[in-house]
Amino acid sequence: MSNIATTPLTKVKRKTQRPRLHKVILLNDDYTPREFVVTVLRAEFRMNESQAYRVMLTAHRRGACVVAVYTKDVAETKATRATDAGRSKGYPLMFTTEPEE
Ligand code: TYC
Repeated sequence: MSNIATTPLTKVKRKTQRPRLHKVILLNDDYTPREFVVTVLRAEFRMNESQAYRVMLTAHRRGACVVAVYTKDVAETKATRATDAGRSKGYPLMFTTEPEE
C-alpha cells in the first residue's frame, strides 16, 4: 500500500479577493437631539430626510443601527467625522465601525 499524500498542502485562491467591507454603526444616547442626528446623517452619509429619520429612529428604539457599509478607510473616516460633529456641539453622539462577516 502506498502512503503518498494526495491532498494538496496549499490552496491557490483563483479569484481576486475583494476588500472586506466595514459597517458604520450609529449608537443611541439620551442627550443628542433627534433633529441633530438627522442633520449629521444627511451631511455625512448623503441620506435624504426620510432615510435619515428612519435610521435615527431605529437607533433610538433599538440602541444601535447600521448606517452604511464602506471600505475600512472610508468607514472609519466617516464615523470619526460624524462623531466629531456631535462632540463639537457638546453631544455624546457616537458612530463606530466593525467588519462585515
Ligand atoms: N435618544 C435621543 C433623544 O431621545 C435621540 C437619538 C437618536 C440620539 C439616535 C442618538 O443615535 C441616536 N433625544
